[in-house]
Amino acid sequence: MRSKIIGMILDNEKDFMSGEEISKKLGISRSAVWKHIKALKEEGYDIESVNKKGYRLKEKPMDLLSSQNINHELKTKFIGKNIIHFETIDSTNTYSKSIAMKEPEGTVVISEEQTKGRGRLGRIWDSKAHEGIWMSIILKPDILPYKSTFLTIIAGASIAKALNDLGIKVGIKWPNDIILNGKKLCGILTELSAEIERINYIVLGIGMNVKNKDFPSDIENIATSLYKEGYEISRVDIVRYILCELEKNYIRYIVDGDKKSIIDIYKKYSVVLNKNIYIIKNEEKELVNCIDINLDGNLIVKRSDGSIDEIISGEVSVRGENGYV
Ligand code: BT5
Repeated sequence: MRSKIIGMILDNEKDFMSGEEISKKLGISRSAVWKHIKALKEEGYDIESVNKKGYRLKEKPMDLLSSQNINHELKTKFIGKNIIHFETIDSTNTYSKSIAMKEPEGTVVISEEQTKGRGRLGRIWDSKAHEGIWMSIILKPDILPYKSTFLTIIAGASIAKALNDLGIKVGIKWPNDIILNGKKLCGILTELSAEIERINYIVLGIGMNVKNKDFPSDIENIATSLYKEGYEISRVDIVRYILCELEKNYIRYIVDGDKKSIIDIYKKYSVVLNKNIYIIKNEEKELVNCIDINLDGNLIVKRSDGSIDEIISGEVSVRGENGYV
């Protein structure tokens, strides 16, 4: 009911909508409308109430990552239909894992702040309040567990496509970093719960820096935010675009078995393809040329002795010839 009310107010843009109009359209009492409006205000919506005129949003819709804001005009079939929004939580991935078995596929958990945001291999992910998009998506694909690694490729391609469609010129640093102007804007953490032949669930965690003005000293040289690079784009729009692209590519893979069109998108935005890069394994650094990314999402590299090799994600990390990318 609350999302319907906020939807009506959002649709009405700057005009007032009377309590009577809302109550008639929704078939609820005026006092019920008033109670919902009060709760929405407490959630952070800047709703103005004026006697005899009704309600309207004072400023442009708040950039709060609430279920109502994201769901309004979200054109997906199942991803993001169920959104759980927190003001603060330890980690959206950790929470998603605790509820994944009982929540429907496509559930999105999103928080304004994470107190224990995680990267891969137990690394820390800096996730300050209201500065970024810290979200996890619960997926339950009917595929063999080993095929789930492709989900990270799907996420990377979808995020890069969504941001480029919004005019943000990001690239993908294999396997899972989204890069803007040579620095890390966004990271992806894919976690899996499976039996030998069956996936219970996958939690796809996405962390994106949006409004951060500065970063902790240990990452200030490698991290950036949309704000720092001169972009002012609503977090709600970014989330909607990402969820749409993600669903499109997820269906392509799971239903149609089509990896090629996803890899084509991934390659289009890759910042390592056709470049000299360092592959780093156990402190050892080797300069190679990246000649392709194959249908499994693995790197095909040419070594200095001319030999060709396939590099699987998780085995190595990658750096550019002259810096982070
Ligand atoms: C990642 O790990 O890049 C995956 C990050 C996933 C975060 C999301 S937020 C929502 C969901 N809930 C979670 O708890 N996690 C997911 P990795 O490739 O291991 O990179 C981690 C490294 O990135 C750290 O060791 C730092 O060097 C750097 N880093 C930490 N915070 C950063 C930030 N905010 N922006 C850019 N780089 C950061």
